[in-house]
Amino acid sequence: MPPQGQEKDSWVLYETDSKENEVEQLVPPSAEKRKLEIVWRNVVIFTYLHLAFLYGGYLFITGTMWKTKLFTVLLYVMTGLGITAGAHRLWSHKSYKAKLPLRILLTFFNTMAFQDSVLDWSRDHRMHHKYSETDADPHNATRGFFFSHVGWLLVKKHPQIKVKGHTIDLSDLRADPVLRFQKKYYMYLMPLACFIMPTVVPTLWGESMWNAYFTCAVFRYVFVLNSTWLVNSAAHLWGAKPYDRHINPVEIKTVCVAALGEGFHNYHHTFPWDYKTAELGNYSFNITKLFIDVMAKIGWAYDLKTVSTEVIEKRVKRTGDGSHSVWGRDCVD
Ligand code: ST9
Ligand code: ZN
Ligand code: ZN
Repeated sequence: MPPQGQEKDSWVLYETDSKENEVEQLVPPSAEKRKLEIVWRNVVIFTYLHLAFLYGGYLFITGTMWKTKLFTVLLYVMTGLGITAGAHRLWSHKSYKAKLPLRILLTFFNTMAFQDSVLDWSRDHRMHHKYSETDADPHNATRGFFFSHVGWLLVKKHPQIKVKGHTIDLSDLRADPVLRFQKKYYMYLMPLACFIMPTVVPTLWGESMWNAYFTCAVFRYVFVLNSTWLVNSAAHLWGAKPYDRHINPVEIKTVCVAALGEGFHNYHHTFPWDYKTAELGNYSFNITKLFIDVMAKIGWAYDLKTVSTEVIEKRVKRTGDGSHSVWGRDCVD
């Protein structure tokens, strides 16, 4: 059992200057009542993509060559790593350092994943951690599953995101010429990497462009998008909170599998600098950890940050919800 007397909500108050220099407080969890301004262009694009995803899934199962299937899975892992090992663990959180070849490789994977440039992704993600579950969090899960999953990409951003955005320091990322190059040429590089290359390459082994477009490009792209979005939605809603019961993020294994090890979200929000984004880094659920470890072995990744067992145990006992195995061990002792 967790210790008694620590049930009081410990949400942090974020005090920041508005444009008019008034001090505003964002108290999580909160979501101001507001009329959402729908961006119909995005509604049309995402509806098309999801219909094409269903058709692509049907072709993937019934109509494509085995080499095409394999290539689709390979692209899923590569583009997934471009988000998890790249945009998330390396660039948003600086949980390890990477030499130039790895930064170029991850930028290539990331561009194939089309989740906007690393600079934009990391800006929003740093806001998500700093202002979690408030209106300055781009996918504020307080607004429910649909909003935090995809709805936030279908409406204009809350004004607080733009106002508070200037408190986010991106100088470390802007200093990287690889990321500046990606941002500058994104509108050319992204279609080539995400859609054209995956459509053309399978023709080398005799696959039709039609099949390749719907499976290797669209089906794979939308699959990775939804796996990523589940971390914002399901992993903020349903599951245990072994490390901090005062925050919304949870541990959810099904999301870990689809998101290459990113579903240990209660741990991640408690210790965001850990390159494993998990306490144990079990390889079967954390392919991203395996990838970073291999990169460290060949010298392309270094300065991997983790959290000591003592610090984790102390935190579990202070703020956990009692579901961590450490409580079981204490009972046996
Ligand atoms: C996509 C991203 O899907 C998914 C990210 C998910 C993150 C998940 C994190 C979970 C943890 C990691 C787990 C990984 C698991 C991976 C598993 C893999 C297997 N600060 O945006 P605009 C200002 S992308 C400061 O147009 P609107 C700024 O001046 C999908 N300022 O706002 C900006 O100009 P610029 C593909 C900010 O008009 C200006 O406002 N992409 C900030 O309200 C305008 O910005 C799409 O579909 C800020 N944070 O429109 C595009 N934000 O940018 C979708 C903005 O030039 N997006 N400003 O500096 C859009 O169409 C629009 O952004 C919008 C809002 C309609 C949503
Ligand atoms: Zn994060
Ligand atoms: Zn989160």
